[in-house]
Formats: sequence, C-alpha cells, structure tokens
Amino acid sequence: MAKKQEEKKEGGPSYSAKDIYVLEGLEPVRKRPGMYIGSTGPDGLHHLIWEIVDNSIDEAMAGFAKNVEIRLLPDNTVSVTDDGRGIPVDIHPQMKVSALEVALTKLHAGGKFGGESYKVSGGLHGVGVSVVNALSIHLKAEVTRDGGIYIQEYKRGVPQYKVKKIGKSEKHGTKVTFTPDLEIFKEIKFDRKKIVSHLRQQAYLTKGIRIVIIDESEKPTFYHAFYFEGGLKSFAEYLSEDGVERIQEEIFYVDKESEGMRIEVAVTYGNEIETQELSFANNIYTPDGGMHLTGFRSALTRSLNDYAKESGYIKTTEENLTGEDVREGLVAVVSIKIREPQFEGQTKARLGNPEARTAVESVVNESLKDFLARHPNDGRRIVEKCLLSAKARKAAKAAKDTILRKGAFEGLMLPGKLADCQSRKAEESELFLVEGDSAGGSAKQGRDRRFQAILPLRGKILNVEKSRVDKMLDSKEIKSLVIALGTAIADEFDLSKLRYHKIVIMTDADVDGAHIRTLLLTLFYRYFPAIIEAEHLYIAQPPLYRLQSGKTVRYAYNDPEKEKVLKEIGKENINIQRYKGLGEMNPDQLWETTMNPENRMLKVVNVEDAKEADRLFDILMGSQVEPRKHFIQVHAVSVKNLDI
Ligand code: 28F
Repeated sequence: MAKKQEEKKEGGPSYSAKDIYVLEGLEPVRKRPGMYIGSTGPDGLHHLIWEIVDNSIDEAMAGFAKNVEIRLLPDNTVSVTDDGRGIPVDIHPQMKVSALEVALTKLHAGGKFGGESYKVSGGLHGVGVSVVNALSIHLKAEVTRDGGIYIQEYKRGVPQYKVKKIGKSEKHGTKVTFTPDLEIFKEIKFDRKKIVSHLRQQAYLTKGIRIVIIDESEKPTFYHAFYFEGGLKSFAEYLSEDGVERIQEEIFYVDKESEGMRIEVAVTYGNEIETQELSFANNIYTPDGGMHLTGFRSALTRSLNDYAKESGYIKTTEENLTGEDVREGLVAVVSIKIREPQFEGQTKARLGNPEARTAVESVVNESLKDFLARHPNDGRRIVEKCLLSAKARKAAKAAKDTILRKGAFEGLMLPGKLADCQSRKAEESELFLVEGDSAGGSAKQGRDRRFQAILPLRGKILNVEKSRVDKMLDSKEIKSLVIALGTAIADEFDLSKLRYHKIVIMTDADVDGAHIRTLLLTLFYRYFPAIIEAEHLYIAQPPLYRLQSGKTVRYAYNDPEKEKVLKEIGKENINIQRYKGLGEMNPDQLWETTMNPENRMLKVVNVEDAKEADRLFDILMGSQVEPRKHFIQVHAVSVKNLDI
C-alpha cells in the first residue's frame, strides 16, 4: 500500500501495455450472461450501469478522477463519463492492438483485475466493461489522454473499426456509451430511483467524488448531483438525522490503511434504543455483516469499557458494558477496501476474510481511544447512555430471573383472587379470564362452580412498559394467571400440568376489552404457544343486545342478528337493552348467554389470531406513539362495535 501511495504522488503508476494478460474472448458472456451479471432481469440490467460506474469510481479512489456523470437517454442508452486518466490506448506489443480494445473485448483483461494495482469496487465478478460490451447492441468508448481524443465502437462486443484518433485535447478521461441488447434482456427499463439511490450510496462511500445523474428519458430532464466531502462521516450524519436526537458534538471518524486494507468507520449515538449498523466491503453492502463488522463491534465494546474504567464511570468488571449495551442508539458505518474479498453465505451478503476483523479492530481501537481522550464531553455522554442501557438490561434480567427461576411456580399457593372450580379433572375444567372486579363478581355468581373457575384481571395490567415482555411477566396479575394455569413457564413448561382444558378470555366489547384481549393473546402466543396449538384457548362471545317482549327473552350477538330477532318476535312493545359491558349483565344473564355450555358461543383461538395480536401488541403498547394513534383512528369505529 505504501508503494501505491508513493506512486500516487508521482502522478500515477507508470502503466504499460505489458501489464495486460488475456484470458479469453466474449462468447461465453453472451452464452451465459447470468454467470457474469447475476441475471438477465432488472437486477442484471442495472448491473451493467454499476459495472461501468465502478470503473470510474476505481479511478476516483486511485486519486485521478473527481467527477462522474451518468446520463440516461431516451432510447435506453446510458452514458458514463469520468475525468480520470483515460483508459490507455497504446498498442499491446504481443497482441498488436490498442490496450483499450483489449480491455473492451477480452474477459478479465487488464492489470487492473489481476496485477499489482487492485480493483476495489465491486463488480459482481470484477469482470468489468468487456461484459457490458458483450451484452450491448452498441457501445462506444471515448478516451481523452496523451493530447488526443480516441474512439472505438462495437456491436455486441465486436469492434467496428480500429481505435482511431478523432481530435486533439489537453483534457483526460473516459466515456462509455452503451445500449443493452434486447436479445439478452427480456425488458429494458431503467429504474431511476434505484439508480439514484445506488449512486447516493456510492458517493458516501467515496469521499470527495462528485456524481451527477441526468435523466433525459423523461421530460423535463431530471438532474441530481451527489457530493459528500465527509464520506462516511456525512453518511452517519445523514443516518442520524431523522427524528433522532444526537448526543454527540462530534461524529467519530477514521480513515486509515492497515495491512494492505483501507478502513473507514464513522460512529455517532442517538438518544434512542434502535441500532443502525451498515457495513460495506469494496463498496458492496454486506447486509449480513461479517469479519469487518465483528472487528468493529469488539473494538467498540472494548474501547468504551476501557474509557469508562479509566474515567471512573465503572469500577468493577461486573459493571462492564456488554456488546448489547454499547449498541443501543448506535449509528455506525463500516467500510473496508480489501484485495480479495470473500463473500460468504447463501446470498453472499457477509464478508469472510479473517484479516479484515483484526485490521478493523486495531484501527478502531486505536483511533476511538484517541477520539474519546480528545472529546471528553462526547465520551461522558456516550458512556452515560451505555450505562443506562446496561441498567435497563440488568433490571430486565433480574425480573426475568425471578419469574423464570427454576421451580418458581411449583408448589405456589393459588392466587387469592382465583375462584377455583371443584373439579380436579382438567378435561372438564374451565378457566374464565375476566376483566375487572365487577364483571368478575357477576361471573363468580353466575358460573357453575363444579367445573368453572374465574380469575378476575385488572385493566391496570395494561400499563405494561413498552413491549418488554419480561416486564409483562413482572406483573402480579400475569403471575397469578401463570400460577393458575399450573404449567409453569419457559424451560419448566409442562402442558400435561395444565389445570383447565378450556381457558376462556371473557372481556368487554369495547376498546379496553380489546386491549386486554390483545395483551393476553400476546402472552399466550409468546409464552404458551403449546396451549394455543392444543386448542385450549378460547374467546367468549357475549351478546350485544337483549330483546324482551312479554315473557320472551332473546339475545343478539350482532346487529344483523338483532334485526332478525325483531322480525321474528314482532316490533311491538319490545324492550331492547344494549350491553355496554359484561358488568351490566346480572349473573343469571351472564351464565345464560356467555357461560352456559348449552347456549354460549366460544371462538377457539388459532395461532394466526394470536400472531396478529402479537403484531398489534407492539402497536398498541409499544413505545412509538404514531402507529398507535394511527391504529386507534383507523379502528375507532370498528372497535366500538367489536365483534370477533
Ligand atoms: C466511464 C467508465 O472505465 N474509467 C477508467 C481508467 C484508467 C486506467 C485504467 C481505467 C488499462 C487497460 C486495464 C490509466 N492510466 N470509466 C472508466 N479509467 N482503466 S477505466 O487502466 C486499466 C488498464 O485495461 C489507467 C494508467 N493506469 C490506469
């Protein structure tokens, strides 16, 4: 790498045509395009652009190009221009053709891909411009260098004439204009949004480059330019922009070469719990991370722990911050340029090179230490934020431990609020989970105590903090429920110990009722899925109306049913009562309509219902206010007339 930098200072490596070695012609590319560009669908089509732009970006990273322009023309033609050195045009001594022609007509041709200088940006197989040439009905290469302008044109990769000089110029650069071949691509339709977002990302990853996109395929012409002086620092700033309160004065940033790799990292913290971590290898996004990200994570945890200890924020190893603690609110971008990247995993989305881990780790360790020393305010705020996360983690764990402790539910007294049934046979026993003490009272009086048990639950349990389920288990009410079920929980769970084969959620047909039902379904879904799978969980269906005419009493469970009953018993002198809550029913009515196995309707809960509740749970009780507001606005009407 030192060598490379030296060369840069002198104005570039002395390129000579002998660096080129040739593998083969372009026939294989047209035969099996998927092998070279992934597919012949939209992704493959766009890959052609990335391939050409990559070359310009490589030239920028080598320190020679500053501007790249991408132009989309109306007839599916794309042109890419850079102001780099220009692809060499001198004659190859053995092949007796221009280096430009070799680069465009031979697979893997060029020192760029196999020789001393390395290609860092990420063509799918690093095959470059010749592949694009092979898959284009027409391509034109224009090179400005050595005082002249040179061009050559190709059809499906075949040169139409020798490279020729068409004018003089003191400038330098490369322009490639190509039209994809309809024989290869099913459909040629460029997606400007996709192109713009790819170019934005590439601009962040290449500090100081200016990328302009001009789309002339639509009227009026679309124009957008990207230039980020700060590189990844700008990227981290952008990522931490929306809605997040930044806690640092200065974003941590490092850009260093180490053991032949270039490592660039930016880090900042926001005042929230979500983590944003993006990693790239050779400008290719690695959604599954890999060695570079692993190295970064260990360095971050280690540096922050060292700093917290040295500055007296933590005193014992027990107080050490974990990886989880230092990732809450983290916004980090990690980018590595490496000679022979190994992309691993099913989707090649993870970097496998072990040397990337140690290099990133040591670079980040060293520079983060330095950053923290020079920015004590930021250091303090970051550590305080992490300590807060650690505190929350410990509290959650303690709560979970008590509740999940081995045998925690064994031999425990049944909760006092449980009005148990007389039967000890689970097959015939039923447990009604009832909302509120008043409905609980009616249910206790109305039930058949031989086989029906009642457990009243308070609406208060709804104030469960955020979506942390360990907090849910912390609730007294929930604990009572778990004890009543008899199965214990987690590792100790034993379905055969279930004390009731029918567990019936009996709540009001209003918003609070819906809340509590959601909560209970979520609890069962997350902790007792086996109970749902075995079809032991039910939802009671209380009636909405009571219709009385003389001695005839009928109940209706929804509006159409009410109309039907009205028709049947005639509209005269009829007394209609609309139930607002279970508490309005007297014990006899509750028994008759909702609890008596002879008359009642029960809906068995299936896994799909519970899954949906689990999703709603986060909306209703999660920390985000907006989705909850939205849900309530959208569903306010339907919730009022809730029928399941
Ligand atoms: C619009 C796409 O492809 N730009 C490029 C260069 C510069 C050099 C180079 C490229 C020579 C033949 C391998 C110049 N001078 N934009 C581009 N700019 N390739 S591609 O060399 C590659 C070798 O094939 C270049 C001295 N060294 C390198």
